Amino acid sequence: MFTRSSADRIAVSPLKRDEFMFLSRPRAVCLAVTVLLLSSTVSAGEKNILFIGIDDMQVAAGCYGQTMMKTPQMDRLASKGMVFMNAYVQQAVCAASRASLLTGCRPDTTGVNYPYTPWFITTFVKKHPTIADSFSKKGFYTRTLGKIHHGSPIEMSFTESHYSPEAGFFALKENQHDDPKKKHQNLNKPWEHANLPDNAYMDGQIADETIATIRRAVKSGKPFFVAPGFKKPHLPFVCPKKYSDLYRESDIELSPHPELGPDQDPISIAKNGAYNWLNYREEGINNEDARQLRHSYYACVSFVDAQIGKILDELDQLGIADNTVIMIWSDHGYHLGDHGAWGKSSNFELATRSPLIVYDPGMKGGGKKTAALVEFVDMYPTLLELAAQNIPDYLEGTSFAAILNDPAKEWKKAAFSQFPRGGDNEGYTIRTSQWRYTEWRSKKGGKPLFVELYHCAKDPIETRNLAEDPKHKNRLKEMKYLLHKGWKNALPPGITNRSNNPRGIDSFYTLPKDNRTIELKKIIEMFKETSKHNTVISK
Ligand SMILES: [Ca+2]
Repeated sequence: MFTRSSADRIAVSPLKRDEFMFLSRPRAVCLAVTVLLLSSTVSAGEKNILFIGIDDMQVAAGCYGQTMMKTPQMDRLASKGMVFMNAYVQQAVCAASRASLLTGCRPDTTGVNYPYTPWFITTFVKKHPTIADSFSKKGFYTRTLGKIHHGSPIEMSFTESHYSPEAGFFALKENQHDDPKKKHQNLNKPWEHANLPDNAYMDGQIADETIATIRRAVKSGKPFFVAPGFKKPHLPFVCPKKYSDLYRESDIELSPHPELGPDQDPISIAKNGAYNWLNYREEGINNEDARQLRHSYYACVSFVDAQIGKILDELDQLGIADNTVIMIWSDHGYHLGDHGAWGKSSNFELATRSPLIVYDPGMKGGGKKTAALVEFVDMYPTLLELAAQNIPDYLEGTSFAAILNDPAKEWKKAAFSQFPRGGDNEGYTIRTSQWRYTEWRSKKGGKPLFVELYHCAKDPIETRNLAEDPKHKNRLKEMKYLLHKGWKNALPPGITNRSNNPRGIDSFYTLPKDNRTIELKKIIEMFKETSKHNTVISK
């Protein structure tokens, strides 16, 4: 059902497929035209979409089996929706992952590594609308809030202009830099837990404004597409003290694999994230600070969780909980000291695996978990299918709507991710149900530099690279074949993908260093320009 021809897709809404098949051809054509016209407008009673982004959250939630985590709200949604236990981002860094999931195309097609490129902003998204833009054009009451894009919004005009919270990172004056331009810089410890209300911090403000937006959307009588993007648990790990108090420092365990093993290579990780604070890069992060960093990270996850709870409560209050599709996702996972990394930017499980919880009012698999391998590039077509909208051929993901009814359905053979390293090298990786295989290559000529093989089912933190182990020679060969055959070969049984997109124009990291500042300025100007055109209809 996911490889429908255009005519089949049109027939899905509002006619049932069977009804369409029995129509005489002229009537079918006539109705198809009508439905095409209808697809550009919406009517009251259609499902709303609540698309909730989180920044830098690994699968640290109770519904992922992390029993020490205090995430009652995500767990509450999981109890009626579905938890995707094996969902993988296409590139574990904010800009690349968001460019990919928001356009339904993979990083090699968007050309975005970090940050967004001028070509992506001015050319790519004009031809390949973002998911929010797509629903806006269909007539949904649309708004984005907080961090949905990396940078600023790039869409031209939604029902309401993008919302950016007023709060800064640190709420306490003593934690802010004297120079306001530098107040978020690295003089402070990268955490704060002040005895202040939620809306003293950005995510509290985002939740409040999301609720206000949903109320206005409901009043408008249109279905809505509302996308709040929470900013935590991204560094710095700041949130009200009550969330920090949910955890006891003495209960916080440190990474069992704090350094790369002898069969691993530094090319696999980046020393960024927390290393950019204080003197951590030079002196390392001692156990006391490591424990505090983990504690603060978990507190921020609980903070975001509570904000999600407020929005879920509002859906109940407004009586629209049973008519709203909810998708909760984080743009990638995170290393909390594992492999010697305190950030993302890797091809490891910890960075590429990310939370994904989905609720659809019509789903038959509510309250279940699925082990199906899904990719974040699949979110775009899934939302289109759940809203009975056409799925364009150029999209590089596969709708996983069928999994919501049948979590055990046979699905993708592998999930694909990638990460560039140092401008000259790119690591490509695949995750199957049991294994991960990663190949780091030189961009010039594709020469393999380093290869990794992990038995994730037995070694979930990926501590033992088995690539050189003769016992796994055949497995290595098989995984290499699967990676080189590409993602179109790993789709669910019976599904083909018709996209044929050219390779995107590469990110600014391929430019000589001197040109990057000029390019970055150009990107910031473009963001400012597009933001200016955003309109507010109701406020
Ligand atoms: Ca991120």
